[in-house]
Amino acid sequence: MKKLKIGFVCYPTFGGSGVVATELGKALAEKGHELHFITYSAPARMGSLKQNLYYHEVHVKEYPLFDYPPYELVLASKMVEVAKTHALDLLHVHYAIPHASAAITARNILAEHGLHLPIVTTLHGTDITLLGKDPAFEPVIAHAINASDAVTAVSESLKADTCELFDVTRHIDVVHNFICPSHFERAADEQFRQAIAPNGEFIITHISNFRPVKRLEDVLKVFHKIQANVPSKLLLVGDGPERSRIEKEAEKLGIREHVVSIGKIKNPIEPLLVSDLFLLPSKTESFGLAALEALAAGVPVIASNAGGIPEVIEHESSGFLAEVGDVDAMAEYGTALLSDAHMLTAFRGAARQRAWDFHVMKVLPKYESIYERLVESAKPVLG
Ligand code: GMT
Repeated sequence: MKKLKIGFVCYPTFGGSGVVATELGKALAEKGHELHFITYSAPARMGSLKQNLYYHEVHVKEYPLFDYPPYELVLASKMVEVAKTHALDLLHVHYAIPHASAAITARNILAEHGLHLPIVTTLHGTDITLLGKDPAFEPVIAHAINASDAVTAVSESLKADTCELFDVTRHIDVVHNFICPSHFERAADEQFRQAIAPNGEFIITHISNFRPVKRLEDVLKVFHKIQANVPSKLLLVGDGPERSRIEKEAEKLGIREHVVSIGKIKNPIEPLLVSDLFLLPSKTESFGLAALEALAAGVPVIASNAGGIPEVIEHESSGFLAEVGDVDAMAEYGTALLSDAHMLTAFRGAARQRAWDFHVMKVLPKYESIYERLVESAKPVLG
């Protein structure tokens, strides 16, 4: 296909939507497209600048008048500037609020200058399942979805939630999240493993932003029950509102010495490579990118049967699914898996194999064909 100039807008943080956007942008740049990230700081997963990758900072000046910095407006102005200066073919925005609505404003401004900039909006989950229910955001999210030129959702489940919560008049394409398997083809850091589990204990891992939706108390309860039967350590990766509460809770349960909480890290691959089991008991999860990354590292996943997780984890093959809050079932699955070496090896293999279904090279063409469709239809009609 024709090489395109694409503006990418995302949250530059460690959250799944930012990770997906950054990895997608990097993969597109490797294929020869020109990628312009427009955001308030360099995306966490961007790494060093590479060929075809550019970063444009959105900087909101402080004025005493503003109680709330008007990020969305400054972002829209930056989109207009980058689109004009670099002759962008389209904008791909990740997360509805405020990225999609800012993009609609930018597109309207550019139209006044006779320029057409198609907008692809990718919905990631919390923008719909958490914010979407809030009347403070609902009309704006609905407008941003319906006014986009193309909309994608990261799972069938998220598409269904979006159609249920909003009056959607636009077709939504489902494009699942993805991984680059080559990133996981590395040896585990034995020193790191030794530091976490000095006596050869199993390492059970959870990675998230520690928000209530992740049900950290279930992570702890499941681990507590498994640890009573199988020598193991709990490796917590990430930070957020629930972290201190959970660390205190581990103290109360008398298992603090078995819980290693390392905080936020740039890339979760190192901890995943030393892990034996991954826990994701979330209340809801539009996809569960962290679980897919665990599979790619050959780590079976025990998760809740919620949202888009069953589209990723196959029950009794690459992991186990249980109802939200069913910590007894989750712990039983975990204990059985870690107590049976043959079963664990089979699940590890199945996990790696499952991850290949979400290979970036399978997913990338889906986005490219959406881009192609929009750019083709945006061509001026001659005659
Ligand atoms: O999980 C989070 O709270 C972060 C959130 C985000 O917006 O970055 O993740 C959402 O998007 C990810 C990437 O598409 C999905 O893999 C996560 O499942 C989704 N989180 C939720 O739906 C809770």
